[in-house]
Amino acid sequence: MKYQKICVLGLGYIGLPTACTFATHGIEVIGVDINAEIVQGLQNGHIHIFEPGLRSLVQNAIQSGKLRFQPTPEKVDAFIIAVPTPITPEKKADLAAVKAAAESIVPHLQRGNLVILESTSPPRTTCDIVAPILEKSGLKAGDDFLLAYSPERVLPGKILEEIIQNTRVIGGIDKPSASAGKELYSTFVKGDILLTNATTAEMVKLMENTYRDINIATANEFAHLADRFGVNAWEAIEIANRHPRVNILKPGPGVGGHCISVDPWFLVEAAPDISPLVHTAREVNDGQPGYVVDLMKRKLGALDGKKICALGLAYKADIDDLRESPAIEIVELLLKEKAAITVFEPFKPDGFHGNARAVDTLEDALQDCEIMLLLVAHHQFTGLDPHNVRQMTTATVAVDMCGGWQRQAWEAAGFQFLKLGQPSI
Ligand code: SAJ
Repeated sequence: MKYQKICVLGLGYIGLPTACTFATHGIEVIGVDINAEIVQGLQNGHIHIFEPGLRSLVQNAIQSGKLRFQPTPEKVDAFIIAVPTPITPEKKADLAAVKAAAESIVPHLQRGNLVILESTSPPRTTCDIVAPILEKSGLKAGDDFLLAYSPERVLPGKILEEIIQNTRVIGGIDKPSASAGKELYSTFVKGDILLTNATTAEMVKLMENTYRDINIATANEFAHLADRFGVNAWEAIEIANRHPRVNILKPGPGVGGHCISVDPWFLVEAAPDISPLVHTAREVNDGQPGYVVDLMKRKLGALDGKKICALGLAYKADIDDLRESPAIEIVELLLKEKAAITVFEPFKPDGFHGNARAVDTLEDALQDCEIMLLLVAHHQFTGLDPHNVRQMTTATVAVDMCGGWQRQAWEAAGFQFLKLGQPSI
């Protein structure tokens, strides 16, 4: 194996699992992050993100001597860039971290090295932005070093399993670069490894998340239409999905996270004149928190002074990630309506910094409220027995904006019930 020692730049949701998966498969890995606190924390065994199984994997990798952390890269056989690519408030790709990571590699780049970009990026980033920065080393991409793009496509909550089992795409700036990427990832990837060129691999990643965004926007719009026509959207979607070529996703409070709510904008920015569908889907999903609050006002009356306990703040179920979370946006909109809000996020009890009472336990959250508002289908919430909840709360109304509760059970326990896509009250 040519690649015995690698640097992984960026120790977030993708970089850290990638670094420790390589390390537990025998590669010497140097995890690099510009955030000194993260590096120091990891050096002391403190894992700053929650992902099932990650803590013990990182600790084992450190103990085996194959994984260490530092603030800057050093000379190695291969570099993997896994830094964030957020969007600006104007919905433009912010490539500052990718550029800075590439710059930090320049002094350490050697002939024969392999560099892989994993960060989700607009089309042509590898060829037009990363290659020229690395060439400041005096080495030429393709001739002197290998360069490829390989997007991470793992699902938060299942990262450690999917990083190994998923099909992986590797797009080289030339064929030897793609083959070199395959050699490196073969260390642990059990899924197929598909080789293509760098720009195709960039498009693949953006197309996957855009496709999902558009499908969710469709489901959300169907929920609006179902409400207008007095139809239960959940039942209609279930029946429609029995068609062999239909697979509508679920309506919800909006699309959050750092991927699906961001990536389609990279296509819109790159080619606004030919991406109206992508753009509109983003607007539909971004409008969903506002729709949810309007629906509550329409069905429950003015929310001014109403005691609402919001259950869940994460961007989706059973994770601690609050990035771009529609649940948080809904809480903020409810605060603007002057509702009195208690928030409870079991995976990050201190994650909300706005003007709401944050509590550490479900008991505290439910105790004194009028409306229970389910925003995230965490197992802890979907598994609740409404009859038990009845004993724990003063609330008389249960509102489900993510499809985690069944009307019949809550009504049987004496609650008034309101659900996205199936309103009534
Ligand atoms: N959502 C719905 N309805 C649904 C499914 C999801 O409203 O039927 C919402 C979720 O609640 C959440 C958002 O969409 O707010 C996104 O969640 P997700 O589970 O669909 O996806 P992510 O963002 O956690 O991960 C996605 C995945 N991409 C695809 O499934 C095509 C993952 O494989 C990617 O690696 C990841 O983006 C990424 O990093 O790009």
